[in-house]
Amino acid sequence: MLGPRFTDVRRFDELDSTNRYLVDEARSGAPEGLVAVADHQSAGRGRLGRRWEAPAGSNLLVSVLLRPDLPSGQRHLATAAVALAAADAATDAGIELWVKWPNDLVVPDGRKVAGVLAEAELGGSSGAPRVRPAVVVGIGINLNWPATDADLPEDLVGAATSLRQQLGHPVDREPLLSAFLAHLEPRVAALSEPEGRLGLHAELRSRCITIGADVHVQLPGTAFEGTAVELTPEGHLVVNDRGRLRTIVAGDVVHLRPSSRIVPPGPGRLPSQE
Ligand code: BT5
Repeated sequence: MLGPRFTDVRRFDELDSTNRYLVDEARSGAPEGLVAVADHQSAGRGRLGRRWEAPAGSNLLVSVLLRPDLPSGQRHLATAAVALAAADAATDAGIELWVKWPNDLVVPDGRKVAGVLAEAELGGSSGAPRVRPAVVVGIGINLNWPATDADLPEDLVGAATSLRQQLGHPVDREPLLSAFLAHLEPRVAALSEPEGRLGLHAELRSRCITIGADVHVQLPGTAFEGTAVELTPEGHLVVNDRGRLRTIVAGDVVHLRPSSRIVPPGPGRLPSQE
């Protein structure tokens, strides 16, 4: 059953980007709970101007507009809420997915099934009612594309997979969407409560397959390798670089070796930030 928040689900055959649509709606003062779903996106976007690929009608492309009472240092939890809800919906469909830091859902061999993109809309237009700042969180979940690796562009072979490819049968979009929104409801409620945020952080840590993995970290102008050991309450990744703990605020990591443990270790000492 859907919760009270996500009752206004707007469906589009084609849209440039469901995130773009909801950011514009947020600017006009649209309330929390608005959902946009597209059959096809002509300009589906990832982080840093990257593209999100999905042939028309094949996958779930959905964004939600949230207005959580969330400390600015914990904005990543809005991304986490969406990723965790999608992981639960995948579990319902028969497959276990893991969070790869910072915003991917992957199968244990590291291939990406879904990506999450959060975009904030801080101001309101002058005529808009006074409402909490919005965060628009979009997720693309590969349901039926790729059916096989032959469907993928060269750069995504070995890097992307779908529920269909993993499960061996097609996956219907509507039940997956309903399950996702139902699993999202309590997590969005949790965003506005200190206890709820602690719970989300704990859940994120236990689903995060990056913790315990050997990683290659790419930073602006530099790179290093180490073992990811922790996720801070702010969502930053702590990496052990030959005994030196380095905190990665934003960036991309490549898993060199899968995580040795799914249950991550306890918190270590607080390292310096980069
Ligand atoms: C993401 O970015 O993973 C966030 C993707 C968010 C897409 C959703 S769809 C609904 C909503 N509306 C939007 O316009 N966007 C959101 P990033 O971490 O930057 O990853 C992008 C990279 O993933 C690309 O550069 C490709 O390498 C790869 N990629 C693109 N499409 C993919 C796919 N379908 N499956 C797996 N990997 C993909």
